[in-house]
Amino acid sequence: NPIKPIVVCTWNFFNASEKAWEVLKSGGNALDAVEQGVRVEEADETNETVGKGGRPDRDGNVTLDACIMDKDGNCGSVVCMENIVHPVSVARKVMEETPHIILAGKGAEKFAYEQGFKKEDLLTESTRKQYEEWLKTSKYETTINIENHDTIGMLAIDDNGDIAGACTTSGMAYKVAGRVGDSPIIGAGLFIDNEVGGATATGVGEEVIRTVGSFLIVELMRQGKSPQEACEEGVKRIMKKNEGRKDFQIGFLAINKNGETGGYCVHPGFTYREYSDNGHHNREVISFYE
Ligand code: SD4
Repeated sequence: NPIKPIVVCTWNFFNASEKAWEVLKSGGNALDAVEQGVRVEEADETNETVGKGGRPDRDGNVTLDACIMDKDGNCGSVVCMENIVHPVSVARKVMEETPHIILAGKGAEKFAYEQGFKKEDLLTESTRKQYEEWLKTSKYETTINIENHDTIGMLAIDDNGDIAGACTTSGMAYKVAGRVGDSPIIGAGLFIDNEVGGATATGVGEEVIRTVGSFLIVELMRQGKSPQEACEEGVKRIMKKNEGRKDFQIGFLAINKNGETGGYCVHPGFTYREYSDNGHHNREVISFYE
């Protein structure tokens, strides 16, 4: 098989990509690799955009979104789920144990308990304090800034040359209660087509949903574009609908069946991590605005 294992993930998540790489190197499949990889960030309380320690919504509740997709196009997703540290694993259970794809809110949480997941308070001392501070002004900004951009989307190719992906987030900080972003929406925050490649997104989810961003990128690769070209076209589609608007960030990341990778973003600053036999790299990507 000429295709070599590789994993990529949004942002500079060293530990998550290392974990996924360990799974791939020990002969594990891409699905296990991405699940195990993103779980590292879900458990990391210092990542305040994913899992435990994620920032709450405007009412002070931490609600998580996650999805996972495999080589056969099977997928699972949970949206707006509270009190569970590992939504990606619940999403995988939805995929494997139910005839459904998306479970929401209380239903997702109940399903998680039935599957043996433990109830846990997701708010930490740090996010509680920040929330109390935010309450003083209650200013709602969708702007993705330095403190609000750590969603992890991960794509992997295993020894068999099969591709899988996962995406997990606590969403936009101080969002309206009930808000769901792109991250758990198949085709928006994540899409895998094992014949072609995979894509994932980070940034202001509303804009990614409007263009069905990850699906768009995979289709562009199917039509012959490289991962880099496809990500650039994806961002340009979004910018066309937002002419002149500069107050938001989007980062796309893609991989094709040959293990080539690429990324593109609206503003400088988006990076992705890549781990393969060629080593461990933090890749800076070029941006729409300089
Ligand atoms: C969302 N795309 O909920 C996510 C937010 C994000 O890094 O990517 N933050 O819209």
